[in-house]
Amino acid sequence: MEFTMNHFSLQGKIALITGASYGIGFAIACGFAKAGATIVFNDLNEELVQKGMQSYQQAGISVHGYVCDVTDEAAVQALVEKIEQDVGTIDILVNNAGIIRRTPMLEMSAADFRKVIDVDLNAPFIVSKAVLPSMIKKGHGKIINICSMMSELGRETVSAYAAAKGGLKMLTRNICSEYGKYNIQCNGIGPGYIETPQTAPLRQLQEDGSRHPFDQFILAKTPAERWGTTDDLVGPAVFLASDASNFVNGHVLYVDGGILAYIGKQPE
Ligand code: NAP
Ligand code: GCO
Repeated sequence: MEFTMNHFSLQGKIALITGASYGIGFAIACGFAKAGATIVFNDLNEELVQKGMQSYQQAGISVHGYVCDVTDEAAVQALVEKIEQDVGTIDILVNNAGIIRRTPMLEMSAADFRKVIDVDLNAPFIVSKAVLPSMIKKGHGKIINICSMMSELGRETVSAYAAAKGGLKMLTRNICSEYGKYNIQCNGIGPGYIETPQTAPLRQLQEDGSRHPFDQFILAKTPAERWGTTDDLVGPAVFLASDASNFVNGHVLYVDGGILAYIGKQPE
């Protein structure tokens, strides 16, 4: 089919973005809305969903919001059925909901390790499994998994998160492998270090007003010499959600300002 700029449009598509009351999910949802999609999001509790609804309203975006814990398979199945009744079948899924626990492995409980794996890896499996049947019936679908630098790299204190995000990269490749024949594309986005509440502790100013040591470390590791913003992720997400990427499958698109390509700034 001859390329036109309409290939980047999401007009007429229904997109579910998980955990999208704020942060990266919220920004991606707003971008999808600007590209023409109907937006559906969920979050953990009514307070968060209402907070999200207000934020979307302030952004001039009409959305459908639902309470759902993405780790609860029965609740996710019921959510997808409710969305299909209220809005329609889901064309685009962004598995965005996630948590992190920054604890040295020897101090981390197995319960905390399991919790991170449950939200960051088991839940994308659960939600993808719930939306795939309708995508297969319709003969098209897009699944975007929000991976991480930790899909490729380790670092101290994030063993559970890195294990989950590494697994999420391979789940992405497996969904591609199993369902690509139904014209379903499953890709990942690997954000670098992005300014959101999740990374706020890593950017907290020190008592003397100096930048957090980790903040300075990331600036030295990033060719762009800045933290990413949620807006940096929107264009890549729209691309992977659109017909412009129909032959891109099983790929993790790193949006990291060049971190993965760079050994890091040499000390002066
Ligand atoms: P965030 O600010 O912590 O937002 C995550 C959202 O997911 C929150 O609304 C959170 O609700 C929700 N959530 C958590 N557990 C859930 C569950 N069981 N069911 C439903 N919703 C749940 O995170 P973010 O920085 O926007 O990151 C979003 C995604 O990008 C995550 O997968 C994260 O791992 C990934 N990521 C982030 C960065 C970064 O630098 N920020 C970089 C790479 C990848 P609560 O408010 O209750 O926690
Ligand atoms: C951390 C950060 C990172 C980012 C992101 C990087 O503690 O190292 O939270 O994990 O959230 O995943 O891509």
